[in-house]
Amino acid sequence: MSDLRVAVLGVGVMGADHVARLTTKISGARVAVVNDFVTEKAERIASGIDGCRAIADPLDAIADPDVDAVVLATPGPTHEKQLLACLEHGKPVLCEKPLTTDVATSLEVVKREAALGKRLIQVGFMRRFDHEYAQLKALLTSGELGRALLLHCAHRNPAVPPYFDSAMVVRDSLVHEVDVTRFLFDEEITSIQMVKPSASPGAPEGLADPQIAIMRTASGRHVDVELFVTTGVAYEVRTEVVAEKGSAMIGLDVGLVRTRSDGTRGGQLTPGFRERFGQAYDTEFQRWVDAVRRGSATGDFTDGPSAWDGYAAAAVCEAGVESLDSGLPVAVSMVDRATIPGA
Ligand code: ISE
Repeated sequence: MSDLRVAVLGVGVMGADHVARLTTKISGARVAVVNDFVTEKAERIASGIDGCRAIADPLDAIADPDVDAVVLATPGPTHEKQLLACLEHGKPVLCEKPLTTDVATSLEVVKREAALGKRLIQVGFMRRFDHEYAQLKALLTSGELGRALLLHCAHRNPAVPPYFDSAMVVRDSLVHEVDVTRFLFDEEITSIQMVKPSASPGAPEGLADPQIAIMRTASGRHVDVELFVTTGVAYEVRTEVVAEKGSAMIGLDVGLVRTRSDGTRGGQLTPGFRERFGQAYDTEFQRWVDAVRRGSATGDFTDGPSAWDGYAAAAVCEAGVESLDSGLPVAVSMVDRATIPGA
């Protein structure tokens, strides 16, 4: 079978990483087309890859007959149109979060894919592919810990770009714990409350940082998440499950622990999410490529979070942003999955 010809749309930091990943680490695929709203950037990247072209219009790139599958690393507001074009042309697509920027359009994408009777859309919630999260999931599934009761999470970034506002802490950062909760507990989140403690003096004016999210799942489990995106220290993502017969924690990120002549002991923290989740991105991409290559036989061109998972995350984040304003718990409003056959 010949290599899958992939179009990567959006070659900012993440998209450029994905181009490099597909070119140097992933087997069974090659980057055939790149696209970016900065045309020269796409042309420069394409010129460094054998058999790769830049195409200026993202919709032309999706429709191109020499493109078998698409990676969307474009800005969120462009996703809806690009995803619908992928569906129209029957092209499998790995879409970086968010699926779309609001709940109504996310639901529309879910419905349009379901109507095709094929799974073409995978959403880039990469943590599901991280070895530690996979181990934690396997432990919970094994039943060794009994019923999981609580989830405590910390999500700290050393810094965020200047345009990051309080709602982005929910939509861009917390969204990962939303997906992790649904992945680990296998159920929907039904309510969310955002709490704003006094802001860190290091946070830019107007940014509510840190924030605490308190979520409740359909069966009544409790989840709390500390979000602190301007720590100035390092990238720290910790997740602890408390269950009836014990607890389990991942993300201590200690690596090699060494003693020092000044009498201290310690390891190295990862600086950012690209380093912390590098293995997860690689595994995600290899499994996606493998799934797309066998997709025509099964009708399923995905191996990971679905359009429904993207929609569910959007619904929880929407409620989270509402709670950020009111300070009150907000019920998550979602349609019943059973009403969309194939979703
Ligand atoms: C960023 O967009 C990501 O997706 C990272 O995984 C997350 O940790 C970070 O907080 C976000 O800003």
